[in-house]
Amino acid sequence: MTDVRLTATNPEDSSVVPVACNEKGELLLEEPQVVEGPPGPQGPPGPDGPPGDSVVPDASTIPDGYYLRTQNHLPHWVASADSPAIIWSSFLEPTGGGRETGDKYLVFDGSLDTTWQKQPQNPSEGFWFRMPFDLQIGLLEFHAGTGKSSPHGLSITYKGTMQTISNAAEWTPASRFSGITVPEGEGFWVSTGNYDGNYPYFWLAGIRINGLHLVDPSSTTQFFDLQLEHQVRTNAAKWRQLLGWDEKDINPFKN
Ligand SMILES: [Ca+2]
Repeated sequence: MTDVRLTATNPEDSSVVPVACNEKGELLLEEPQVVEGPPGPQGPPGPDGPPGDSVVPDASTIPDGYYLRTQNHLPHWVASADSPAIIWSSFLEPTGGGRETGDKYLVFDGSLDTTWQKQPQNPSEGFWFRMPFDLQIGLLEFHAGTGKSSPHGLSITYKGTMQTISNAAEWTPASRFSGITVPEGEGFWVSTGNYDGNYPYFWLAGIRINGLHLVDPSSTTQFFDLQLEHQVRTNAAKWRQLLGWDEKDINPFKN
């Protein structure tokens, strides 16, 4: 066996040092050892990404003064920050398909200049308007909005009784329902009155019950007033006795 040796010169002190080699004089190389050190310091933050989608619902059709709160785990506009989301709008429930222009909140914003339009495609589309509590209806009225009217009219149904009224820019009574008591949670089915196949639609700018223009920012007070009125009407004898009034003074709907 040939004795092969390799040497190298140490540049620091010019001493001769042996270098590992094989019998052919080739350098013996070891795989470099990789030792992982500790992690370095965190780098600077990168540039801001693009803005994400907003989770706040569109406020462009919501009257001023409303608050944003969660309801059924979704953001929702309500009239008051500290009361539950019980407002007139909560009891107007559009159903079925059909096109809508504006928002149902515009029915209860107190203005007859702002209007919600619904365009049902068949008589099964329209909206429910339910009562938040037992309520004796003295007079139920609808208003299409300033300068608005529809040739199709409104069809209003309660428990098999239907009345079609004009959909006009004036308070229009659905007088067939005067005197009925609607229990809490029940209500009126409203749709387009005349399905002549000519894209029937209706406008709604406001609703009145017993002469009271229903307004969401005032719903708490209006609920109280209507409930008190209902109590007086349906317990006339008790109130007459309490206040010493004649019955006709406190229940004009009683003959
Ligand atoms: Ca309105």
